[in-house]
Amino acid sequence: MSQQVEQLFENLWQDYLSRTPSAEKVHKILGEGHPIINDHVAFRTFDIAPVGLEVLAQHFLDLGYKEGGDYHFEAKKLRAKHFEHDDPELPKVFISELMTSEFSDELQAKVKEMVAQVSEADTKKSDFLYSGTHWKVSHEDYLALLEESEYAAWMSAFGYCANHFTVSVNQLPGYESLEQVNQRLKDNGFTLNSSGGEIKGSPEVYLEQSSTMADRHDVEFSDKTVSIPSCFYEFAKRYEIEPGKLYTGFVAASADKIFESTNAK
Ligand code: OOG
Ligand code: NI
Repeated sequence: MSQQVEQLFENLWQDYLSRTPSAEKVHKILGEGHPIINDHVAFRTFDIAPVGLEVLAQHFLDLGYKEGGDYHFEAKKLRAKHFEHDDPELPKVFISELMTSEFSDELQAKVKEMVAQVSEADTKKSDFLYSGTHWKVSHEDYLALLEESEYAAWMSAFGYCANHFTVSVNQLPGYESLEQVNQRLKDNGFTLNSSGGEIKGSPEVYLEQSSTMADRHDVEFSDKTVSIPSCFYEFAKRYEIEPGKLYTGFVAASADKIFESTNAK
């Protein structure tokens, strides 16, 4: 594994921990001292230059990642792509973007105002993927975005960072099933995302996923500081599409529900 890509994931992880303290607890509870292997890391953005999905993806393409599947979420007005690396130790990457033009003029204006403050040069820097917000929004702006799109509101508050890491249950010693993982988390006080059931997907679609509900984190809006849902942890168990070969894609119907892990409980 090249040092550069390893360093990127380490920096993303440290940044993610700063607003997702429960991630450390997840590792303690499930890993019991063993290292945890992540299945994927997810990012969010807007579909407007200079911050579209492809701009984020370029950071991973430059590190040897290749494009996998693409996904469309009609109700939430999002599209996404996943990327994977030949090195099986490296997590897959899931990047989504908000289809801004499908929203109200008010939302479009607010998003354009935020994105206009991002310099194109900054999007190419090695720390862009954990550079947070490049704008200031008021709490009122956040609430107005929330009316139309939880995703847009989350982006306005957190910007560029890992939205979640995902434990690879296939590579988690001591657990056979996702149910066991979920039970252990619930026994330790975690609230799981139950939208569409705690387990999204099935062996028939080669992927089962669950996730915690996001931690809450104090965000300094331009007018006041408010605690809002930040980032969460996901758990994925993959099944073989042929002997010895696990499915590497995502499942749109399941992902649609995972997005709701940043909803207020
Ligand atoms: C991404 C939700 C989808 C998955 O693994 O299907 C997803 C997000 O919440 O940004 O992570
Ligand atoms: Ni995910």
